[in-house]
Parts: sequence; structure tokens; C-alpha cells
Amino acid sequence: MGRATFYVTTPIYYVNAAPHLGHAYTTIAADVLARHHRQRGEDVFFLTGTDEHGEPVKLAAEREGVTPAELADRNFARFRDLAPQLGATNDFFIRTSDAEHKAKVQEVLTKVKENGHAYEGTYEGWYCPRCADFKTEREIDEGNTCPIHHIDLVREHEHNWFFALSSFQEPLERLFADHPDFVRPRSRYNEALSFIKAGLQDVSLTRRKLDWGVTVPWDPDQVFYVWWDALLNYYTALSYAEPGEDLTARFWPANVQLVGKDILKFHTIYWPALLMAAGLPVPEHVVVHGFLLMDGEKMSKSLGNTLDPFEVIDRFGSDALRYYLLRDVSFGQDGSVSPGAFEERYERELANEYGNLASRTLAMILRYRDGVVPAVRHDDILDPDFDGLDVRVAELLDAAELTQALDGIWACVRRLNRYVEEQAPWQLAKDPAQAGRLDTVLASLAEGLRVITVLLQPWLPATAERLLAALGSPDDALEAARLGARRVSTVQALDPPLFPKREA
Ligand code: ME8
Repeated sequence: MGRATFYVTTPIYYVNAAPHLGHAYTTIAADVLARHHRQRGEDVFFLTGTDEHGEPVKLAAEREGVTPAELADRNFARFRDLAPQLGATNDFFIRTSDAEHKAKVQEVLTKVKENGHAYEGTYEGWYCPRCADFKTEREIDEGNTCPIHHIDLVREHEHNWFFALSSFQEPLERLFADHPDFVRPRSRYNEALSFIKAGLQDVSLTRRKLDWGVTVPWDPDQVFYVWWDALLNYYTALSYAEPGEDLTARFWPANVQLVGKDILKFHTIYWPALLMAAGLPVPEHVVVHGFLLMDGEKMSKSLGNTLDPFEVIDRFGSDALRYYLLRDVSFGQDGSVSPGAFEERYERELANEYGNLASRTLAMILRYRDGVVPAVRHDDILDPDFDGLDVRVAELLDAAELTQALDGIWACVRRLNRYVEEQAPWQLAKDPAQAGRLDTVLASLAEGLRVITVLLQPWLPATAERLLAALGSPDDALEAARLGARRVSTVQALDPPLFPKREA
């Protein structure tokens, strides 16, 4: 049997403006999962990219006086470059303007039509051009406004091809019944299911009014409705991401598709229905996270109150940003973020709790044992906290509990700090009769630090690489994340420290 595979995706971001912290958030979360599954030795594929078609991009281009293609070319690069700056290890970056993507979209959607799920009809209803969303009655705010963008909805009347979404009512209900973890967390599963239960209406498959998109092969005056084109990226990318190799059979269906709650309907309802219509398997899990809030409002390009992730990374490094976002905002929920809260966590947790623990541990081993870690077994007193931690972290990440998993590891960072205070190695060092005890304490600190650092690697990859190197034990596989699983022999000092003090 081959290695287990793991395919994780982020939404593809609209190129109508520059990336902001909200986009960084999803990409970081996906990267944590990708890195964790690589630590398990799995064959991982991690996809992100840009959504370049449709009204959101076309309207933004008009406002800026450029063509949609020019706007896309300018902005896609900023999303592409953001990923590595976040420390994200995506295996491919898809653009929906890629010729291979467009051809594959045409192929799949033609199949949907051949399978009898498309028909011609007239759409009449409310539409949000920013969401590119045909709103149902229950998704409309007072005065016919968009609940996400707070702008007036447009009354659309157009003759299109339709996708027979309503005929997937029963198959979707069955999917949800058979796979209670198809959508995570549970509250989002319930939200999606109640949307289905309220009765599904057919949706436009194509748009006649728009020319910025993938041409409909059987009706070349039209383009496909941008959401179908966009959703299919998760599938099309596999066919051309690797030159000369089609990865579809290896990685489809996706294991985890991460999305923000704003696009729940598309990913938990439209997307599985489309795949069924095309005769393709549906993803294993759609994981829906909440919004990062600033001053209580959703941060978004159209609201204009964005916080620049590039700036945060410049000052504090990407690990600090990754840590802060996943620690401070309980994954799945909405949560406020602020520069003040960021700086506080940086100081108290990263610099003092973890950074100092690392510096002290290495400094004491250097001072008291010339940098050689005593070859003795770790202190049993740590076992209750460390035993099974690797398994708990893996289980929590399997359940998309990214914050809880991090919290669990952090409890052990704090445990080691208490251990230092309790054992007071600087006192033991004064008494030659306590040399054996000091050996145990130093070996336990080095080993504990190594284990938590391996476990923290998905959140703090650059830090983990540095610290594991300083500990002389670079192996960051998950199976190394147990006390005694690897030997730390000699250590080196860390200069500069892991999380240096910054000016406020
Ligand atoms: O919706 N908090 O693109 P988009 C947390 N192109 N996450 C946020 C966020 C916030 N304040 N703001 C944005 C689109 N996000 C479509 C998707 S997929 C086939 C097509 C993240 O540029 C979150 O993941 O508006 C959200 O779902 C996504 O960015 C929306 O990005």
C-alpha cells in the first residue's frame, strides 16, 4: 500500500484588490494542516491561488480604469508572493486565467450538461455583484441589501443556462446524513443543512451579461457563472500542477477544503452538487472558519479597514503572525484582532514563555555541562503532561481544532517553565552532591523543549527549524514528538534569541 495522501485547499482569492490579513489567515491555517500531515509522513498536496473572473474583478478593473486582465496580472502576484512570506508551503498556485484551468472547466461543465443537469431559463431575482451571489430570500438584509457588503442588491433579469440545483436536494440531504463531519464545525454543518432543508432553487450556470470569464462552449455568447469556474479550481489544478503528470487520481477527492463562513453556501451546497452532477467524488471535509474582526466589523477589501500582513511580518516575522492568529482567535469562531493583543501575546507568550525557556535551557546546559546534554532519562514527573500529547494534537487537527491543538502544546510550554522554577537548576548547580539531579533536570528540559518544538513546527516553522538545529536534533517528524524518542546530545546558543524584544 502507498503512503496516505492528504489534499488541502484554501479558497482562491479575488484579485480585485491586494491581499489582507483575512486571506493570510486561511492560508496559514491550511499550511498548519499541510505541515502537520507531512510530519506524519503523508503524501501532501496543498493548493491556493487566485479567482480572476466575474463581476467582482470586472467592476474593480472598471473603477481603476484598467482591463480585468491587467488588474488580475497586477494583483495575482501579490497573492502568489504572500504565501511564501507567510511561510506557507503550497505545492501549486492556481490562477483561474490559466489556459489549462479554463479548458478543464469547459470539459467538466459540458459533462454536467450532457448528464442532463443544465437547461435554458430566465433568472429574476436579487444579486450582489461583490459576492457574485444570487441571493435567496433568506439571505437578504432589510431594504434589499447584502448582509456581507451592506450594499444595495441589484435586481437581475437575464436569460441564462441554469444548473438544476434543486434536483440535488435529496442527494445532498443524504450526503449530510451519511457524513456528519462533511462540514466542520457542527454549527456550520447545521447552517448548511438548514439551507438545504429550506428548499433548493436552481442557479445560473452561465451569464449572458458578462464577457470576463470562461466561454461556454455550446453557447459562446456567454461565460460560465464565476462560482462554477472558481470552485472547479480545486479539481482542475491537479490535472496540470505537475508538468507531465496528472495528480487527479492521487489526490482527488480533497481531504480538507478550508473556507471562511462568507462562502459557506458555495462550498457546502453548490460545490458537492456540482461534483455529483459531473459524476465526481465530493471532498471529505469542508472546514468553515469565522471572520477576523477589527472594531467588530468583518475585515474586507470592500470595507477598507484592512491591516497589512506584510507590515506585521516585516516587524515580527511570519511565525509570530501565524501563532497570534491561530492562538488568539478560536478557530471556527469570529474573533477580534488588534495590534495591542498581538504585541501582548508576542511579549508574554512567544518572547517570555517560549523564547526564554529556550534561551535559559540552552544557556544552562552550556554553562553547567559545557553544552553536552547529560545522557540520562527524563524526569518521570513530566510524563502525565507529555504522554499522548502527540496523539491529542493529531486528533484535534483531524477535527480541525487548530486553536485547541495549539493550546494543548502551549500548556506543556508552561509546564516546562514551572518545572524550571520548581527544580531551580541554578541552586542544584551550587551543590556538587546534586550533580545527578541536575543532570536529570537539564536532560528533561532539553528533551521537553525538543518535543514541544517538534509539535509546534506547523505553527512556528522557522522557529522550530532554528531551535531544533540548536538542540542538535533536526528531525521534526511527528513520531519524534515523544519524550525519549530522539537523543539531544550537544546544544548551541541562540543568538539572536527566538523572539527578540521589539519597540512598541
Ligand atoms: O470569496 N476573516 O474570494 P475573497 C477571515 N474568490 N477570513 C477572511 C476574511 C476575514 N475578515 N476576509 C477574507 C472569494 N477571508 C472567492 C472564493 S473559492 C472557489 C472562491 C478569507 O478574496 C476567507 O477564507 O473574497 C474567505 O472565505 C476568503 O478570504 C474570501 O476571499
